[in-house]
Amino acid sequence: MILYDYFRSSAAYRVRIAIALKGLDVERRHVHLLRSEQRDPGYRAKSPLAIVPTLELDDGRLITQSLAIIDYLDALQPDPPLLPSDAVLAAQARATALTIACEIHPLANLRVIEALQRQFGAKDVEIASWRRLWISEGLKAVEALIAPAPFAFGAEPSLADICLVPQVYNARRFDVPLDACPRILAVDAACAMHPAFLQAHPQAQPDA
Ligand SMILES: N[C@@H](CCC(=O)N[C@@H](CS)C(=O)NCC(=O)O)C(=O)O
Repeated sequence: MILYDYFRSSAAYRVRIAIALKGLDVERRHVHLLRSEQRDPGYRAKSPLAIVPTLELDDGRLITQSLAIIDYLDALQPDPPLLPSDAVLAAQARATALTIACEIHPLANLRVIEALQRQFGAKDVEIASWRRLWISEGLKAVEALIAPAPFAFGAEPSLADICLVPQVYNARRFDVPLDACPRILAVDAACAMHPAFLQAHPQAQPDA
C-alpha cells in the first residue's frame, strides 16, 4: 500500500496515526502542497479534488478521504479497535471526529484560503483572523463533546483522538489560544506520550 502524504497535512496526519496504532507497513510518497504538487495531473488522476491523503492499494485501487482510509485500515487490521465497544461512546467518538473533519478543518484548508485571497483580496491579517475564528469556535464545541479518561473517549485512543491531535497541532501553528479548552489540552498531553502519536508527528516525517 502507498500513502500519498504531506508532513503538515492534518488530514494525512490522522491517517499516519491510524497506521502507527495498527502497526501497518505502508509505503509513503510525499506530495508537496506548497509546491502545488497535489495539482499535478498524475496526482489529480488519483485524487480528483487534488488533496492529500490518498491510499493506493497493492492492486492499484484508490481510497481518498482520511476517514474513509482509516475505516478501511480498521477493517483490514481490527486490532486495536479505533472506536469504543460501547455503542453510544462509539457514536460520540465518531461525532467528535466528524465535527473536526467536517466543521473545522475544511474552512481553513489551503484551497479555501487561496480562494479568499484570489477572489476577495483577503490580506494576511484577515486570513489569520478567519482561521482563528473557525478553529476556535470548532474546538470550543469539541471541548464540550469529549470526556478525557485520559484519551477523548476512554483508556485507549480512538478516532476522536486521531482527529483531535492534528487539529490541536494546527491551532498551535496558527496561534489559536487553547486556555479555554482544558479537556482538549489533557487529551493532547496524553496522546503526546503515546508512541503511535509520536511516530506520526509532522516533525518526525522525512519530508518535514
Ligand atoms: N476531507 C479531506 C480533507 C483533505 C484535505 O483537505 N487535505 C489538505 C491538506 S490537510 C490538502 O490536500 N489541501 C490541498 C489544497 O487545498 O490545495 C480528508 O479528510 O482527507
